[in-house]
Amino acid sequence: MTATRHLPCRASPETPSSATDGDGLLDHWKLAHGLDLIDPQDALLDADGDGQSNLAEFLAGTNPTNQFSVFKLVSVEARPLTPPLSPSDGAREIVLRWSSESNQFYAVEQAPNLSAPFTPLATTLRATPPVNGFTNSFPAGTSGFCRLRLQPWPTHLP
Ligand SMILES: [Ca+2]
Ligand SMILES: [Ca+2]
Repeated sequence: MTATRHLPCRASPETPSSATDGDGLLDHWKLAHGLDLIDPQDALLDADGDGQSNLAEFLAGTNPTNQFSVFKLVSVEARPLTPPLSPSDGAREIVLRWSSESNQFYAVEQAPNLSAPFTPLATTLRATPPVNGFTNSFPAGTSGFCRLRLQPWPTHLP
């Protein structure tokens, strides 16, 4: 003989207090940085004048009250490939460095021109604060564009 016991079960709803005014900024983050819990416009403000909105700073993990805490490229360096494939191959490597924050992931993408779609060079680059770096080699005569973007937390990671 077996006994079965049924326990009440229900899904937990999203916590409505996590973003009271619906501006995308979590309440605890707003409180930590002195922002108004019920002002949906403060997501668009740039109180520290670093060129990034509060929402952009929230997404990047930077501090919206510190102008030196900002997601940006720190340097872009083009140099001969070391070691060269041959003495005259002309291949180059590009080194990108950017400011990074804990618990963030980044992607580097390339395109031959600004009208073409960007394709990934590297994805899921884990933050190595305070600076991340990425190096990629390009054959001689290559031209194009690279861009750096924030990447959402990978779903395969806890
Ligand atoms: Ca800012
Ligand atoms: Ca800032």
